[in-house]
Amino acid sequence: MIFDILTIFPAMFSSPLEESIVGKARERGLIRVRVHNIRDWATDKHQMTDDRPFGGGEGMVMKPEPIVAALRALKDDGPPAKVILLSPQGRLFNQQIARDLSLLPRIALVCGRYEGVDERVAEHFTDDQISIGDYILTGGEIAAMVILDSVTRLLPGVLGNADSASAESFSEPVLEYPQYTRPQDFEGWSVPEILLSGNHDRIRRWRRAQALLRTSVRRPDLFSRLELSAEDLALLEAAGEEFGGGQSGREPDRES
Ligand code: 9D3
Repeated sequence: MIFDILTIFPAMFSSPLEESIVGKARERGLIRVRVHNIRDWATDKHQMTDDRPFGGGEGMVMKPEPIVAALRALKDDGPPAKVILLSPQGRLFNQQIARDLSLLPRIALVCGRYEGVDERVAEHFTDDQISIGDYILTGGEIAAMVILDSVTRLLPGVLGNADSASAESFSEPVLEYPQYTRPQDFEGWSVPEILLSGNHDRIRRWRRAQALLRTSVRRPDLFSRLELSAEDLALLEAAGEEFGGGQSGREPDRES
């Protein structure tokens, strides 16, 4: 898969592309990432990529000409690309969008800066707009890296079998249970006894209860959509009792 990234800060991409799984995928030729400096296509003598907004107001807007010139120059440099603008106004990125993108031969990621990109670029020169969440970034570069990272790990051959991506699409939307490794005692905090018991069925049930409990507390949005089995309900019931819950949810009042 080919990624073309258009940015005025190409250096932001150097280390993220070299390290870890994305770095390995590049070395092995599973992905190609081409980072293009939008400024190289600026036409005026100061190589300006931004200008003041028509109608007035704060900040600067990215000019259309350099971005469009860059997109045109890249157009025939490989299979047809889906052009995606990273924008706070885009549709919210999620795992399903990552899966959809992972099926394409090529995507171009256009990173905006300043107050944004001239609307005519968004309207006439891009196929999609994506936001990575409801918080404010300084530009689209980190959002582009998020997409690159999440899509790359879905490509065939990128992950080992133990951490295979295809299994994930069938897995339940539940948070993971807590994990522990050595030492057994770390600065006075010990690993839950049950994990050392060697009783694999008790461990499985404990992990399932932990996963369900933390999903219900931390992600009620996910929890409400889970289809709980009879065993799940029993595990939650038992956990409720352990926390002094029971049917009434509280201990009876005591004298004195
Ligand atoms: C006047 C309000 N502007 C500044 C607070 C709006 C604004 C303009 C440009 C807010 C952020 C940005 C730059 N952000 C992106 O280009 C961006 C982004 C993001 O900020 N959050 C989540 N996803 C994305 S994708 C691109």
